[in-house]
Amino acid sequence: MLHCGRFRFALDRPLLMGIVNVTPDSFSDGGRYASAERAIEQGLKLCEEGADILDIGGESTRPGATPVALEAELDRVLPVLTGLRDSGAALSIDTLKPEVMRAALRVGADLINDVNALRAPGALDAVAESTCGICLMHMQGTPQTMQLAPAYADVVAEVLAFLHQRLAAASRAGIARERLIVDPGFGFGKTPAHNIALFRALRQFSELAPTLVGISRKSLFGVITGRPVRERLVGSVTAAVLAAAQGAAILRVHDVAATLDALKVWQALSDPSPNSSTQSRTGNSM
Ligand code: 8Y7
Repeated sequence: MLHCGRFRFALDRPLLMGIVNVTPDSFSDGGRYASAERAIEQGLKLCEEGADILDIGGESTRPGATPVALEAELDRVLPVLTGLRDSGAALSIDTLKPEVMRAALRVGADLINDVNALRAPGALDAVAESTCGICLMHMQGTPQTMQLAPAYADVVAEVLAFLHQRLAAASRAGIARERLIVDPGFGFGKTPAHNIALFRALRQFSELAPTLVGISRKSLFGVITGRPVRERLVGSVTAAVLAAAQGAAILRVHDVAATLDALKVWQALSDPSPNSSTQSRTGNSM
């Protein structure tokens, strides 16, 4: 069971988290209002496609992205949270700033998605007294520097140990285990080899806590398929199914409809029973 603000998720199937980026449009003079409207429309579309959670972000955490000032981030995300409050999906706020966490919780955010795993001073306190879900993600370095020279002796062991420590820190701050999600942080201070090793170890993460996998359209698919970001749908959806098959609890995706179709096919066609060989012996032969 996962507790996320207004929502309780049984985790008996993978949840879909649709990505809603609130980015200012420098080519339009519609300004802030236009970018909020666009993000709300995108959120409603992803809901119709079947998103369980909408992840709303006003600061890009892509490699090399520049940080956004507090006021600008609040101006971007608060109207979108308010506009999507009754969408039917749980609302996640993608931020690493404690002030944004507090403001988002005041307008009804259900989940805090922190790529910094609540390491900022005041971040644990900002969320402790609410009932929101929390995603603790691993990142080596900062978004500005993380892809320059990622290095690990044993990437799986180190990322597991980090998340274990952050779960313990959250527990010490009084946060119930039912509110906590972990995430190996694909692409956040990782080479393609690191990402692949972590992906293959997803079961170990799921043993720690419900695991979120955010891999949609990421550069790993560029490396594997040679395709630019606009052509990574098939790679991303394939990986989403493989992550679900390894027990991932939440899939953070741009393409909700396509991912949901793939999950439906996987669920319908995969063998539901771990001991199917005994079953098939008693069944009709073909
Ligand atoms: C992730 C994420 C991004 C991820 C979690 C992108 C905000 C980069 N990636 N949050 N955020 N996990 N929890 O390409 O993998 O979407 S931003």
